Amino acid sequence: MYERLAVFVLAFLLLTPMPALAGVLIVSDCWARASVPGARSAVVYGSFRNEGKRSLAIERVTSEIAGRISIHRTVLENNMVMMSSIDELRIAPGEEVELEPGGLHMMLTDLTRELIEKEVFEIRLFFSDGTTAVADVKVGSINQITAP
Ligand SMILES: [Cu+2]
Repeated sequence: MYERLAVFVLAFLLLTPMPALAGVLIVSDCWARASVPGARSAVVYGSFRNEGKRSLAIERVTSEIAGRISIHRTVLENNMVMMSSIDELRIAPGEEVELEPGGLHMMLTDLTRELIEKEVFEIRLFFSDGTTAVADVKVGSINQITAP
């Protein structure tokens, strides 16, 4: 029995593309900037590709390092950069959505600690089809502008 379980777990690991596969949603290159000392919020970027046949939404995101995670979009109003939160991030079949500086991002607030360059932390994503996935977030420098 234990041997069988071990074989199953190994097969699962071998079949799972890195870093995270949730059914049909491929999550890759999640990253954040190191915290400015004293900061209580952070931003996470990454790529999300829907390889399934149905539209899928990221409805909720959690992490041990943040009290709350919201999905924000960036909008330009009267030459001012503003952020507003969206209820869910919907991804059409075959579509890839990039969360990147100046655009969509995940906003982490009430950080339980500062983010340190070169560390990796986890976020858990909850999808509209009831599945979840854990993705690794790599922390770059304070001035990072692309994935580290
Ligand atoms: Cu934001």
